[in-house]
Amino acid sequence: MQKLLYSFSIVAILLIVTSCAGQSKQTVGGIESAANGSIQFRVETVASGLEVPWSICFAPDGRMFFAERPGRVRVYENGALRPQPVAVISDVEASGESGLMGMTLHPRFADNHFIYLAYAYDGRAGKRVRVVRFREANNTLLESHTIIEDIPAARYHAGTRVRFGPDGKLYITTGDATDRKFAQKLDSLNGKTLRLNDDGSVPPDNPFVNQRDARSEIWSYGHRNAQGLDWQPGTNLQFQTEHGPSFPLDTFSPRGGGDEVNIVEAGKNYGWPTIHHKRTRQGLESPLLEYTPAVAPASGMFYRGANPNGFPQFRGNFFFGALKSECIIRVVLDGRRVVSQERLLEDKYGRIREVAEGRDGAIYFSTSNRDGRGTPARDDDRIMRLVPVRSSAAGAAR
Ligand SMILES: [Ca+2]
Repeated sequence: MQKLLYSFSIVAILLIVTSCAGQSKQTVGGIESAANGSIQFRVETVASGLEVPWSICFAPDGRMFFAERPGRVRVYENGALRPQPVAVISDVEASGESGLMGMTLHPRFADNHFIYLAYAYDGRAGKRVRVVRFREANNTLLESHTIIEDIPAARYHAGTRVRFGPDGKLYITTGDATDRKFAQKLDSLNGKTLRLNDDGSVPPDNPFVNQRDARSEIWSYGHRNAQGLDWQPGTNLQFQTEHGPSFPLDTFSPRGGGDEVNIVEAGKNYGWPTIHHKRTRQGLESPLLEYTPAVAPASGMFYRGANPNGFPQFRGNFFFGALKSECIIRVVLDGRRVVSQERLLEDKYGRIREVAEGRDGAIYFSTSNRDGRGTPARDDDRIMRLVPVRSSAAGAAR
């Protein structure tokens, strides 16, 4: 079987090499592949001319919502981008790495139409982050309700990914706001994962609710700047991606990097800034995966594969967009064990931020070439998708 797979892989690779010949860096529509050519897909542009699409969410009714960092919530429905935004959040303060960042839909969105946004704003004492819940009606946002606010932020390391867990609670990743000592302080909301009820109240079973001088919202701490968050199907383990220090800190990390994938559990300390890279210390958690040099992980999702027209071979794999290494990283897991990983679309579309699974089974992703650190193509930023290609070679290999 291994031999058979191998020979089909060779055929597939030859097909890909032939089909990719002469393509420019930004060409769309060529056949790409994963798993040594055995999984083939086409890259399609869904929407273009965007500005740093940070979060993508799919509603049960088929609409795709996405958030652009300057403060716009947009919707794509019936195969077209609505020209008018669903909302323009007027108090978004977009500078440096922050702005309108995380967005998620309530698990019962079909009934309540609740949508949650996390964004930076100008607070009295400087830049802050808040999470606000809105009710969506006919592609507009109504009835804002503050879930949490006054989270200190900065131009850099401002988080913030928001997502509901399998327990129905809202999880929020916060950055250290470039003051690394905050990450270890339990009286600070920075450098943490927070866990809240859907109305913003604190669940009584949070790990630090009974600890004096600790913020009751905290779920985990010792994070630098986590921007990817999802739960592994089957095990319900929480996975996060986190940006490492990126610059050489000492002789232990001469090449910078130190980006992480962590399995995040209640009350645990993920080390920053006491440990980083592959260091270990009693009582602190070291990452499951560590990347040096930096890849800059900006998102994270498990591919669930509910749609049979998608990629059954990717079911249970963890994907995240990488800004600096300009690719999507695919991690094959067996529970907590990393089986293998590979890079998709490397150096093809520039900086990649969000990844999300569409209801059609396609893998959607966004570019982030207009974030001040990229080299935008004329039609950037874009939301694109990987659509399976059923070639005879790929089909036989399966
Ligand atoms: Ca860490």
